Amino acid sequence: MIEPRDVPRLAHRPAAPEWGSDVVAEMLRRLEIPYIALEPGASFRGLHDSIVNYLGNEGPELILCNHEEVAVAIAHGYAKLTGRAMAAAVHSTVGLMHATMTIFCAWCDRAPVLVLGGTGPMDASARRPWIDWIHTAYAQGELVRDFTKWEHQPASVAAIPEAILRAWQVAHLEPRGPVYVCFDATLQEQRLSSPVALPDPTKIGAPSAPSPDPDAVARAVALLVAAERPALLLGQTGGSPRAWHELIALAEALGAAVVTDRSSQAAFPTDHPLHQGMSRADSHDASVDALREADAIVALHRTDVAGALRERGGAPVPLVNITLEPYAVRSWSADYQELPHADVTITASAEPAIAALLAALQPALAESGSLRRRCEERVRSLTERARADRARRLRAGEARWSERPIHLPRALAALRDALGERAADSIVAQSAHSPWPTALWPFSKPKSYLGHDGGAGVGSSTGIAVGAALAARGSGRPVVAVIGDGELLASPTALWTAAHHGIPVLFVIANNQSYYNDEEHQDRVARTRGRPAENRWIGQRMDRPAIDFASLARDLGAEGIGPVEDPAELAAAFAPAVAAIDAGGPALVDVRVAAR
Ligand SMILES: Cc1ncc(C[n+]2csc(CCOP(=O)(O)OP(=O)(O)O)c2C)c(N)n1
Ligand SMILES: [Mg+2]
Repeated sequence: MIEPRDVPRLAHRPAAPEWGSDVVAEMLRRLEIPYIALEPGASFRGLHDSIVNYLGNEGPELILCNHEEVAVAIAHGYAKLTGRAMAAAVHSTVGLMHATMTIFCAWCDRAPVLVLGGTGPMDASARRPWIDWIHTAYAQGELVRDFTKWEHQPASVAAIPEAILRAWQVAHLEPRGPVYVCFDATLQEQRLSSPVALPDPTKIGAPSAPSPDPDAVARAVALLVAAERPALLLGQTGGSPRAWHELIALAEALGAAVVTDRSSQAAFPTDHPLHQGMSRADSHDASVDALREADAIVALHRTDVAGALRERGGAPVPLVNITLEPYAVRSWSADYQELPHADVTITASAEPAIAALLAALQPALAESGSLRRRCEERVRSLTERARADRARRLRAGEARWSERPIHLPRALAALRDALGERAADSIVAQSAHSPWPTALWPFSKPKSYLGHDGGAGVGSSTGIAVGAALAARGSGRPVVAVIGDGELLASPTALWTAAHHGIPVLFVIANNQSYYNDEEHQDRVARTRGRPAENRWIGQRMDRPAIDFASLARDLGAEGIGPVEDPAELAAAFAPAVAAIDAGGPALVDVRVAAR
């Protein structure tokens, strides 16, 4: 682990902002933003000085990144764990362009991120030749307007506090999302001639969560009470301990089958007897059957409900859709997904909706003995099916236990053993193409799984994992990230940021030496066209030369181990990786895995 360099204490800290950018820094502190991830740039040199020499580089502290895509992804990962925005600063036109993909991912994931930028000077007579001209844009935020909740450039120092507060408020208002605030270099570097009024942020918090319409809740409960086989289709429920426990109570009271979603955060314990599987995780788990059999479904903040029902097939099923997605509809990208047809649509936050459903269900259960018996019977049969399904999946995994290249679940079992009891507390981040064997490593606590990046953009997941680990640092919860080889290569420098700032995070590289997802596409296209599918590797595979991920990790200051090709070597590979995160830094274990 690298010893951090001491930041010299400020000899004297100004009592109040003296420069325009001090006002920005002061507002970030008042909003209790702990970190600001950035790749440096002259367009916010004023802000940089204010963070370092006005605030003393704490509250917020600078987190140095080597790519803006990583800076924003770190803020995204931080938001996934905490529900709160941290800041990312991206330099002028160019840094914003670098950041666009991960801003888009945070947008699709409905994650709050405060992106700050610089531009200008807007006054052309104040510009340095050449560089200030190419790094000035008119309405710079237009670049990300279609996938931020708000973008703005205040036109005076006095207007800065309100711009930051509004951005903060909008980012945290559900459906949440990234915001972009851009500061003219001239404003940042303006010496203040009189004090600037600094509002009290506690007076401008996020408005209260949207509550469900009681009438709609009553109709939903009527539908559930009448059903023979109700199911809960869970998505981004927020993962607060309260939502977690009330969802368990709701499912148990109803005797409902529960299906979670691999792209969303942990919403329900995967080892609960009513949990039937994670959709999109493993098409062979019991989730498919549970949805097919259901005669009433409650979708709760599920991304792409219509798509899930389309995959289910069969006759249309009565649907209660609890969602805030209609409020997130924008025109540029179709991330709003297919419009679901629902019998009852409830536009409400997850937590109050769960509480309202539970409360409205109690009287119906208290009144009807036959309903209670039906629910208990369902609990019994679902429990039995989940148990059998888990046993089957464990057996299927064990059949591949000694395979070379390694079966990924085999590697994860070895990691679980290396973590010991702490595996149950771990936080798992993942890029999209590696399945997770919940049968042998369940997600049994809130935030035990962080879901995907939202936008399915290769290059986001490494930074997201580092951001989650930054948020989890000191909590005792280990952060584990399972990342594709292609994924890691798009943003490896997140490892250096983790090493530099002492952020413990353990990366498992699911190294199939390929952009394998796309090999599968080429395979299908070739077969459809009657052409040679064996050519599918061309322009996809990364084996000649083989990439040395352990060496790459070491070069970036992380512990690097591997390649591990023999399952018998996994235990010896993970032991030093766990020791490295325990010592407070990042580690990477390169595991040569079977393509799928
Ligand atoms: C920015 C971006 N470029 C390209 C893609 C297309 N794409 C989707 S998955 C994938 C392969 C990723 O490779 P890897 O992380 O190694 O996962 P694997 O499929 O091999 O398990 C690619 C290239 C994408 N989603 N995003
Ligand atoms: Mg790969």
